[in-house]
Amino acid sequence: MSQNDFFQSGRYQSISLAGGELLLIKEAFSTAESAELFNQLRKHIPWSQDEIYVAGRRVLIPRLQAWYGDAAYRYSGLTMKPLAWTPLLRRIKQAVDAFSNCQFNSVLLNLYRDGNDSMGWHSDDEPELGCNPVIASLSLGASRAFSLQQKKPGSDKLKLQLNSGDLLIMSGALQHNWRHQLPKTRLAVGERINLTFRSVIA
Ligand SMILES: O=C(O)CCC(=O)C(=O)O
Ligand SMILES: [Mn+2]
Repeated sequence: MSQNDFFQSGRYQSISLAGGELLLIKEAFSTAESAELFNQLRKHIPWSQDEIYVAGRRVLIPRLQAWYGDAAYRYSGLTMKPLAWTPLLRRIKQAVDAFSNCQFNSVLLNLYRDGNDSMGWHSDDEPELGCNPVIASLSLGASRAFSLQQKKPGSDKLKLQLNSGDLLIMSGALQHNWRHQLPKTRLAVGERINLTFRSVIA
């Protein structure tokens, strides 16, 4: 963290990285509201474990997912057809839009069942997300570590703890210059739901 300009005011933590912007809003959603949202989403989202192609082989991804919004989304050879917005997801989107000063049109939901579920190093840099996308990521349920790593050699690293109700907003050139992951953990952790709101250009 030493090279980063870190500004903290109450629940708003603005982290200015070399070539990217991060804003962490702690408890953007209250503990009670987050627990209610977690329960509703856990129960009503049609979670599925998708397959992707890695070096030509089909691999089950280590988490469950669902994709909602106005446009299809492609990554690692997988095309996710969008489900139609539900009243609950619209309500969450409105709050996230207001925090982010954006009008998102899509959301990827991830369900990490335990510490074995994870998301590997990647950048959210698909062309349909535009040049410098704003991505707003809401965490619900179990706390998990989230890591960022600068792409250039001799790179800077950063680890954040994401708790239930926290909203992490990635913007600027972050997706060009940094990658991020949700690593596996040996700790006994419960289920976590993550919603990453995006604007997909049709
Ligand atoms: O679960 C997380 O916090 C990260 C999710 C993520 O990076 C993604 O959906 O692209
Ligand atoms: Mn991501």
